[in-house]
Amino acid sequence: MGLSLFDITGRIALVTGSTHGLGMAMAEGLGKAGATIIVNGNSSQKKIDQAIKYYKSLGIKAKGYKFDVTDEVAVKEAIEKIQTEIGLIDILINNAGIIKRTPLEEMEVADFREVIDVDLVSPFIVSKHVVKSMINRKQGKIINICSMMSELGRNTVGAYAAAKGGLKMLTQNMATEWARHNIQVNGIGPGYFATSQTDLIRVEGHPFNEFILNRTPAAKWGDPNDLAGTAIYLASKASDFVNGHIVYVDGGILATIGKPSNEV
Ligand code: GCO
Repeated sequence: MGLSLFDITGRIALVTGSTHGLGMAMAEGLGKAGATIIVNGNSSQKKIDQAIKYYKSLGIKAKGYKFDVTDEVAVKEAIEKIQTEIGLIDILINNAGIIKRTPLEEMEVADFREVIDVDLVSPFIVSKHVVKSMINRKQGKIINICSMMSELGRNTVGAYAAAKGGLKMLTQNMATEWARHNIQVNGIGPGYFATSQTDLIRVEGHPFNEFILNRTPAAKWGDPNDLAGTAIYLASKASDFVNGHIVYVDGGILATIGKPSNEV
């Protein structure tokens, strides 16, 4: 068996929000492991084209589709187009997400709803339309990108925590309903990573940057490439009997209550 357990050559992987950040890093990992990557974004065709150029520069087979993951009509049309032009989707990574950092008492309801819509409802929408062919084929892999906020709260990210906490339970329920069809649904919970989403709170000397470096046993921000191995594992035969689990790639944050800032 050996490395063939992790071989996903020829598999078709849709990664939502894969024009940058963690989505791109995970898609790159799957692509280097042999999968054909379906790149998704909704901001601009230019960003999708730039991402495709990057993937292809690495020798990865990739094609881009611009659609809004919160719009069920657009998602249904895109999935049908992908299946016609490329083939049936074997691996789905629900990665697209947003965050709004506002104290709950100040947060507009519309902003709260938008975070829930993108981070929680869209994984349901995309999975609902991808899973149909997986059920028919009795095979599939769905990976929902959760968060430390699937387990812990933090000031100003209440909407995001509600969404990511819900996504953890949605992952468990998808696993409950679809495991009988040989579809493995799991999640990845990234700790704190160096991406555009954390640019503002990662500045040297910023209190939050100091907090994370002290709170993380590995004493560093994660590199997006640290997620590729877990993505390949959950997308391959190596995880065929793993269902409903969130694998935290967090440098040890969830393992500890932390230490006083003056302790080495
Ligand atoms: C924040 C961060 C986190 C990380 C990640 C942690 O404001 O606390 O943006 O939400 O992005 O989700 O798992």
